[in-house]
Amino acid sequence: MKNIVFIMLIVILYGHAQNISVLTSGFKSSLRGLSVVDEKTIWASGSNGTVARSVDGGISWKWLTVKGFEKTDFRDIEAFDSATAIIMAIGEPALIFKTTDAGVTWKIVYENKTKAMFLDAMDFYGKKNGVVVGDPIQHRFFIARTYDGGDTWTETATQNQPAADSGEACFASSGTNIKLSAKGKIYFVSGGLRSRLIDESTSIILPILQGRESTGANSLAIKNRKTFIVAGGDFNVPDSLLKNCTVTYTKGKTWSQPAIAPHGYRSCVEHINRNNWVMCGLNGVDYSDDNGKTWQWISKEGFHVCRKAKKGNAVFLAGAGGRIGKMNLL
Ligand SMILES: *[C@@H]1O[C@H](CO)[C@@H](O)[C@H](O)[C@H]1NC(C)=O
Ligand SMILES: *[C@@H]1O[C@H](CO)[C@@H](O)[C@H](O)[C@H]1NC(C)=O
Ligand SMILES: *[C@@H]1O[C@H](CO)[C@@H](O)[C@H](O)[C@H]1NC(C)=O
Ligand SMILES: CC(=O)N[C@H]1CO[C@H](CO)[C@@H](O)[C@@H]1O
Repeated sequence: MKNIVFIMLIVILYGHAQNISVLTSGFKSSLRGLSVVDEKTIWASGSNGTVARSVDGGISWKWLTVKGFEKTDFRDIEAFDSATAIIMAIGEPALIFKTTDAGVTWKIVYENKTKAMFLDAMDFYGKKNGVVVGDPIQHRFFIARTYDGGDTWTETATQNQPAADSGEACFASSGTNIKLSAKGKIYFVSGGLRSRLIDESTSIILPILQGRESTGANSLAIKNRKTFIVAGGDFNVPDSLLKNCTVTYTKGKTWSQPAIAPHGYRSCVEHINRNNWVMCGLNGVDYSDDNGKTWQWISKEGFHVCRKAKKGNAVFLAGAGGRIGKMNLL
């Protein structure tokens, strides 16, 4: 008889551990807008008329206040390079500004004084095509588009605006609840009494917390044609473990809940690369390396928004009290 030696290969699976370092904090602004151009160029925006910009990967920051708009809350920003960016003010009046000189001067490129106006978020595909979504006015979501890099904006005609249910709106918590596809299609998520994934012709009720003003989907990230992750919950209950995240691998036909869910209300979700995703909220940051099935609570530092660089894989985060962080791959 032969002795058979079984050689066991022990495969040690390294979880890709991540951590977050806080780069700066203390500035009197709640930051909810963040746009990362590349490893070096990062822009953020927030309350008290604030825009922050770094061109050295977050080592140093220039803080600026948009003159004449010192009290305005800039809930979203889209940056294209170290000189060019667009910022969005939610309402009364709703305003969109553009700078091409690194924030020295800002030009108003869109203004709407309609009383109930409340802009939530913008998204761009490439440097020219962009969209902005706003809360419903007379039961229709406000949508405007740009085809020239934000220099001019055209409102979607009322009859073509998606209809809203009663008590349904959008959250302006991280500027990430709308996505524009290469083909110009839009997808956005809503919250409140109703929480849905909406495009221009269809909608799906999301299996995410809803039914109160503070509940619903806050953010949408799209990996490819089929894989979407939605983050949300209840911002009044930041530690709630209830229905804060839902994942689809079938473009919304079916949804699944993570086996290990993110650890609280999450205002933002972002796809990094391959099966790697990040989420953040008031009680910290979660990371998934298995396409959203399990989430690790990698930091208890609260952030409103997390964004990956348009070029490269750098991930930055921004939040209350001028806090800006960077995710480190360990
Ligand atoms: C993150 O990990 C690096 C490398 O291990 C370490 O030097 C750093 O102190 C960690 N930062 C935090 C905030 O844990
Ligand atoms: C805005 O600035 C004022 C005055 O400096 C400060 O009291 C307030 O806390 C700031 N707001 C935020 C959200 O930081
Ligand atoms: C502002 O928004 C309202 C509501 O969508 C729309 O009716 C109006 O045409 C918009 N434009 C201006 C300049 O008021
Ligand atoms: C933090 C969190 O969401 N936890 C919950 C998220 O939702 C799922 C599904 O409802 C719960 O199982 C988690 O406990």
